[in-house]
Amino acid sequence: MINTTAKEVHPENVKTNESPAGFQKVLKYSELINPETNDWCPGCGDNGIRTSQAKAIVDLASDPEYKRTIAYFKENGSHTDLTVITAHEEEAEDIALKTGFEKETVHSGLRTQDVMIVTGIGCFAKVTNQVKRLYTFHSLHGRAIPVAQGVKLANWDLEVIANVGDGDGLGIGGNHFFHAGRKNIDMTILIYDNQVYGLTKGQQSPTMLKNMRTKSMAAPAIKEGVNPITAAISCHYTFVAMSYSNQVKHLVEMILKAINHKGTSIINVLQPCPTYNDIFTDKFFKMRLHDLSDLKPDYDPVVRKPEERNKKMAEAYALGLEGYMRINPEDGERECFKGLYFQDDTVLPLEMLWAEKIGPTALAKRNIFDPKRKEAVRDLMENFRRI
Ligand SMILES: Cc1ncc(C[n+]2csc(CCOP(=O)(O)OP(=O)(O)O)c2C)c(N)n1
Ligand code: SF4
Ligand SMILES: [Mg+2]
Repeated sequence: MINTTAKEVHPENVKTNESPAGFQKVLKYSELINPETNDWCPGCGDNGIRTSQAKAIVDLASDPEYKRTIAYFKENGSHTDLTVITAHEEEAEDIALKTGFEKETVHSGLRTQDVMIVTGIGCFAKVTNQVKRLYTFHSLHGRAIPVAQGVKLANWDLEVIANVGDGDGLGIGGNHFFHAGRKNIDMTILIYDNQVYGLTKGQQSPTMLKNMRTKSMAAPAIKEGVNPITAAISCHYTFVAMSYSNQVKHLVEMILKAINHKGTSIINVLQPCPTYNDIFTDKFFKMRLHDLSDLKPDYDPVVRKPEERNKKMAEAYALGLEGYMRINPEDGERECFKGLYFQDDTVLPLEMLWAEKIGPTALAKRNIFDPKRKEAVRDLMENFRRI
């Protein structure tokens, strides 16, 4: 771990395994995937969600526009072997000030060691066995979101992607889903929405619609289903999108947007479970999943000024009601609309608000004896205890 106080930034403490240009060698998709550990059923949508995450990471690894900032410290006009990597300009500024070294900022791609995938429990969570070279944390049922939040608060440089099931994230983990939007920590949440509890043999999940009965259910659902899009908008998520597991191009595009968004991004990813859900199948989605622009041409989901927020939230909410499994007024059949429903660019992520109090250095990079570290933890506990 690289420490960032003047005393601790010393060439001997810093690993320099990167070229001065900052790029690791071109990353291949096959380097991230472990096909031999795949035990999902044939045709399971989990495959597409895993593939799309890996492809998005590959794209970001060679994206010169990726926001990661690398600060090089120069002495007497040439690079020293002291290279401090940070995702935060302010942090680099701070280090440069303290050390007296010159700072130069370049943009480089995402590195595999800067990604953390966190899951709860369910079929989907086996994604942790199927990726390699990335950090993964297979946590408890419903607890991916708080674990991911903890990871991000400790180390702001990581790109954290929480993978949750529709049962895992909206059932047992519903409380965390609810408050994660308000906290708005910079991370991405992917919901694997197959309308069933796949791992425990096909019981209805919170997104199963009222009166629906799959082949695995003893009786039709008597409760209303949760609409993840309108729920996320109500909970103040600053990025809300929907995609489909088997349309990898679209899903990669949404994941890239979500990762680049500063704040908590959520993507509800519709997926078939061919083993237990014989209603919302790949065939259904091929015929009944459309683009959001078909529902509302020229829709602009982005909030650019705070005063636009309420109007845009209301608009996105109305679209979310229609876009998630509405009954088409003409043929009486269900349908869905994929795309970006809402994006608010006017709210700072929680860790940046916190940084205003504790300074621009995340906890994992602070010296254990730094008095500000203790203060920061106390402040965090205070804020989180009150939720
Ligand atoms: C505390 C706890 N309660 C219940 C379970 C049993 N359980 C394991 S996975 C699961 C549901 C998973 O459904 P979902 O989140 O939709 O994921 P999927 O299997 O469909 O991918 C349940 C209830 C558990 N592992 N831990
Ligand atoms: S039970 Fe369903 S969700 Fe689980 S692996 Fe099989 S197809 Fe996928
Ligand atoms: Mg499920």
